[in-house]
Amino acid sequence: MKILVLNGPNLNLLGQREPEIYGRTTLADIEAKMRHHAGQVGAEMDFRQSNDEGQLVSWIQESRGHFDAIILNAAGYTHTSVALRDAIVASGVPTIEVHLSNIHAREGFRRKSMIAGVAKGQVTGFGDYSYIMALDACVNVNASR
Ligand code: CA2
Repeated sequence: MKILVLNGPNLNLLGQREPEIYGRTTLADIEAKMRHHAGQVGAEMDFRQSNDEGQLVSWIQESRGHFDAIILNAAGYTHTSVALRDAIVASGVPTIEVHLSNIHAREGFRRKSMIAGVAKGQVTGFGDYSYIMALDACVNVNASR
């Protein structure tokens, strides 16, 4: 199966700022761990990051017919983006929402996700392990399609 991993704004700064919230792991570290795990479960993976909402929308649109699942950490756009939500629905590609921190245990505005209602499910609060759990969830969702 082919999985598209999308990372939203500021996640390129991971490991450099706010280590008390997001840890010291960089996005490149997360990619490497995911690639290792993807190899173990026999999945192919494309891993991308953008600070641009429109770019993320385009990648989700283009995923149709090319990827079996999307893992999406929309970062700050999680809480605001109707456009990303609409793109997920339009693509028809099963999408798993992922977060490093537990968005339900932080500021009130982070408890609301525009993505959650159109995602297969949400993994939140396990640091970089959230991404590994999401990868396993993709394999499971794909197997039961
Ligand atoms: O916990 C997550 O994965 C988040 O998606 C991270 C977003 C935040 O807006 C969401 O509410 C939860 C923030 C990503 C920005 O990451 C930074 C990393 C280092 C320094 C500054 C920001």
